[in-house]
Amino acid sequence: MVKHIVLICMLTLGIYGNATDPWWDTTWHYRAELNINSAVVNQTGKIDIDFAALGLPSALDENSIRIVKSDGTTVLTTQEFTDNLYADATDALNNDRGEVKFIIEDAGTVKYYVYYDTTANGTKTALPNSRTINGNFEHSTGSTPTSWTTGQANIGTNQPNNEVHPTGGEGTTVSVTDTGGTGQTRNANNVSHTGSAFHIHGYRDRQESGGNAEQTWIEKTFTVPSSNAGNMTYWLRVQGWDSAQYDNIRVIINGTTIDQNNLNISNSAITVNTTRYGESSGYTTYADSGWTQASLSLSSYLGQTITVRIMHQTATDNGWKFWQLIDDMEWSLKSLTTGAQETLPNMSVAKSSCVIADPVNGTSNPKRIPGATIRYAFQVSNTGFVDASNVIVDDTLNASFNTASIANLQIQSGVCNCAGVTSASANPAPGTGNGVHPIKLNFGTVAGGSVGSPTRECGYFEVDIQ
Ligand SMILES: [Ca+2]
Ligand SMILES: [Ca+2]
Ligand SMILES: [Ca+2]
Repeated sequence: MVKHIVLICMLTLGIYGNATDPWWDTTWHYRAELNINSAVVNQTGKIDIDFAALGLPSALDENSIRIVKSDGTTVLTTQEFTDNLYADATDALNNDRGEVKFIIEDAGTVKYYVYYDTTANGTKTALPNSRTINGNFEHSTGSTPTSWTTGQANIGTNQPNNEVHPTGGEGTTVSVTDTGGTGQTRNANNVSHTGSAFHIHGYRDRQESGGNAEQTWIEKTFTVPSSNAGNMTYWLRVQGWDSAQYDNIRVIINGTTIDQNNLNISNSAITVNTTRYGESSGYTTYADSGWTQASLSLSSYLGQTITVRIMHQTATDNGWKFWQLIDDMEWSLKSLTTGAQETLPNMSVAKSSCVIADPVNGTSNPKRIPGATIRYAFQVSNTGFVDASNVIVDDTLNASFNTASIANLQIQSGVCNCAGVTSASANPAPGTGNGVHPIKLNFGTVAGGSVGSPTRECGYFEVDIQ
């Protein structure tokens, strides 16, 4: 009579003893190296990453991205993933690629990791916006430009603009009427340089009022690298009816108005002089400069923490509205490269069995009858990039077996060969031995492999049917 045999088997995995750099958080399943040559602390690491191209098998969880040092512990303080940017252009959301940016914290030859995961592995919580650079305004909290500081002075009755757009309900153009000057109405372009968000300061949605020289500014404070600082850049667009002579913009660093010519703005619609820039057209004429880049060398500020204030200032006349759009500020850019996608140890186990003897037939064509000796084979596979350590297969037998007969526990490299393996005992500690139940087959470390070429080992034991 053949008995029904029920085998209960559980895998217990240890996955922390990698041969490579320690894994930061095992609830994240993927990572790739970020390699930087000749890094300087406080440079901005910037790279476009297509996670699908790296081999991510299903949809990216955009909130999962983390830049972590190779110590497996330190998450970089300031970092961001911008889904709607790629190759410095607006990119679709939820297409498994985007721009990664972070402030570099180490010098020289630096290896960080980008960790990421699929939504299929459970969604992760995004880092708070306060940890982002947000030079692109995409990580703002509503209309508040997170990671920037705004301010104003000499404001009259009407509040200026000084917030992130588009705000709720705004389209790609906004109808603006210059009630204080020309009485004209124009449709002002209301589209970012890249992505979806940008900042506006000055007077667009309300008229200047109070007869003051109103000031409205936005500031960003950062530390300039001590060498190879490169440039600080931002994109700007001036719109409105007033000329640079009356309403204008000025860049102020640590309280000192810089020579605005050093911003290297090259746009025929914009007039630049030493103290300000603004529209070239005479006042009363509506003009729109289009998006233009300002670029300032940071060589005068090496190693300094600076506050860059971009300030809108009006004349005292309350007429001829004028405002500025700002987007995509960045500084001291440093390029880097990604390594191959690495995955957590990814273990699977497959069991099989064969009859090696029975009391009637011996070893010649034995059958599964009472008293027969069954050999079980457990094939474990690691398709993950890194080693799996402390791999133990626990097996609990039911009452159909004579547990006192458990014998010949052994571990062999390679695929299972139930009928071909020789009976032997080679189950290292803390594995179990003859007559010990439940059974622990100790595989120790199973080296990393790949989906196409898994690392396989086989564990065996023999037991008699009651
Ligand atoms: Ca994208
Ligand atoms: Ca933007
Ligand atoms: Ca004005």
